[in-house]
Amino acid sequence: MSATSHAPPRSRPGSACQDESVRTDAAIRSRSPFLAACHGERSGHVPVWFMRQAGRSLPEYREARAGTSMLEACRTPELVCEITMQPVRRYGVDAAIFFSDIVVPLAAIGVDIEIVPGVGPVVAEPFRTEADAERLRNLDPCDVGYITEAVGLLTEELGDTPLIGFAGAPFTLASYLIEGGPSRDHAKTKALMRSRPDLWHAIASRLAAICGEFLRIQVEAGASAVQLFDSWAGALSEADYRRFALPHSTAALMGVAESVPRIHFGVGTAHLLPAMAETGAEVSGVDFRIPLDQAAAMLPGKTLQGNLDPAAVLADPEPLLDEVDRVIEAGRAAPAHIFNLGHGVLPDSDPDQLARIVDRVHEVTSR
Ligand code: 1CP
Repeated sequence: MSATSHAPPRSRPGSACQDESVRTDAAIRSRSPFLAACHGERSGHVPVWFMRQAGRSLPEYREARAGTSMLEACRTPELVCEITMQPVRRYGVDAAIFFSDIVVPLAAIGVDIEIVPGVGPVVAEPFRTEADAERLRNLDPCDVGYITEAVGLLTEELGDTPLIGFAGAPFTLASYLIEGGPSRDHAKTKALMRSRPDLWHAIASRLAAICGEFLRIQVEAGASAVQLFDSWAGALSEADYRRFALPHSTAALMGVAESVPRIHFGVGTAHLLPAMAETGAEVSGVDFRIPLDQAAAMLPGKTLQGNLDPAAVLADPEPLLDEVDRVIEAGRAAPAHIFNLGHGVLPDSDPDQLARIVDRVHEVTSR
């Protein structure tokens, strides 16, 4: 089987093979409610997957990862394949999210960055100057041969279940590089943007090229959709988002335009949803702070993804399932809906609760 067999073929407008591409595309969509929803269609049940469905909430993940650092795990194709498959096997979700991390391409080009357990990404020498911006050279597919290999293994193993590739958006990545690690207020990043807009745009445009290439590599290897995580964009006002982040996220997503559907997600971004949609992403991810029917009114015609509060998973089954029903109902206001949490699965989540959510979404929306 070719590594690209599950990626919808690129449609080249006006080319001789356009009709064939469209036909094959429709055939793939008919087998995947997730891809149908990405294309704005309701077909079969409402699809469901979870951000951070792989990871610390699963005992089989902790066992597989024992003794291996996060970045080392991301560079080991067989382990990436196993960890990506674990939630697919356990929950029967409608899509797999590639097991990697947003900082993998940065480490691959030589940035000294580690993922510290219990903390997150930590940068040895935080970015401050032009010389730092120049450390961000372009990503070459050879830098991440392990990604191509892992995606190839996965597309074989997944069959008709689509694989979602992903990258971190330039603003979110820049925040780690400039702050030196996780930050609540992103104060150094915002100060640099305002004081040194030239340097900011130099850093962010280099990051956009890296993210765009990282997405392209995953799609070329067989990913059927991508998600751009701009997790911390909600820290920006709309004016700052438009000035400092939007052009770079748009450039990053351009790398895979017209090849696969693109999902765009951030946390606390109710005020940014229309601006974020201007990147051209086909699907808008919505966090749990705004009901999906309100988001749908702001984004006419857009497929929405979300948005159960991750903390609801820790409640008893009955209130949890009430909340799931509410999200499904609100999602009916959008042309198509991909059920997800409003942010990642919390580490203390009981896997049985996630299984209950998948079953409920499938059951209620197949009727
Ligand atoms: O040892 C461990 O288990 C480390 C925990 C962990 C995991 C499982 C980290 C460190 N990253 C990951 C995998 C990961 N990261 C995935 C694939 C798994 C899946 O989704 O099922 C994905 C998509 C990410 C993306 C990611 N990394 C984001 C965007 C999503 C989000 O949660 O907002 C961000 C912001 C990161 C940075 C990061 N990496 C790890 C942590 C703990 C963090 C967040 C740190 C912070 O709060 O700033």
